[in-house]
Amino acid sequence: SGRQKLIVANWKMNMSLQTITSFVEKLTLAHVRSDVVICPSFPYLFPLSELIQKFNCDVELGAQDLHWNESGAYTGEVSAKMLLEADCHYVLIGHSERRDSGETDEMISKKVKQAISSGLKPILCVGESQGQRQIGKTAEVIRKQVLLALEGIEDISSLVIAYEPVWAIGTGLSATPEQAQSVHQLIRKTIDVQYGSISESIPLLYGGSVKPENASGLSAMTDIDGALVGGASLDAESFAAIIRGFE
Ligand code: G2H
Repeated sequence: SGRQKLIVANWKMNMSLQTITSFVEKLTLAHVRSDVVICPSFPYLFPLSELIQKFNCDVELGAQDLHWNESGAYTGEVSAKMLLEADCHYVLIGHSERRDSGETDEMISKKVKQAISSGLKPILCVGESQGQRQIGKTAEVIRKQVLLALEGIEDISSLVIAYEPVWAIGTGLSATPEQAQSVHQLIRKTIDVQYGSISESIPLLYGGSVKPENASGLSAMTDIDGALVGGASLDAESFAAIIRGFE
C-alpha cells in the first residue's frame, strides 16, 4: 500500500511516574522502526517528553482528548495549544469510552476541527457495538460516525482513523483480520466518495485487544495500516512485540 505503519499506545488511565521511566528505557532498547505514538494521561506528557529526549527514543506524543475551544472557563479541560506546548503531535478523539460517557458526534466533530486547525493530527475513533453488529448495522454505523465527525472539514491530510469495534475493546476478543479489513475498506471507500484519492494516504488503524499474537495477522491486511493498543501497550516488551508484528 506504500503507507507507513503507525502504532499508537493508548494508556488510558494507567501508569505512574515510575513506570513511564522504565517503559521509555525498555522501548528505546527495543529499537523499533515504525512510527510510534504514546498517548498518556495529561500529567505525564511533560515528563514523557523529557524522557524521550533523554533516551533519544524515536516516538511521538499524543493526548487522549482535547477541548474544542481555544481557552476560557472550561474547568478540567485541556486546549490544543496546551497540548502543542507539551510536545504533542497527535490527539485521540471520540474513543468509545468517551462516547460511552456522553461524547456526541457533534462534540467529536468540533474536536476534530479544532485539532486540525491547530496543527494536531486527530486520531478519530469509530466502532460499532455488539448489538449493532448482530443486527447487521455495522456499515451504517461506521459510515455515519465517520461522516458526522468530518462534517464541514475540508483538509483531512493530517487525519488518522482508528476502527475499534466496541465488542473487542479490553475483552480479549479481537476482530479477525478479515472482519477488520472489511470495515477498513468501507472506511476508505467512505473517505474516497467524499474527498477523493487522498483516501489512499489516510492511515487506518485497528484497535481492540491487539496483542503480540494477533499483530502480524492484522498487519497483513491491505487496508490495516497500524494499531491502537490499550492493555497490551502498558508493558514495553509486549508493545515492542506488537510493533515488530506490524513491521
Ligand atoms: C481499544 C484499545 C485501545 P485494548 O480501546 O484504544 O484497548 O487494546 O485494551 O482493547
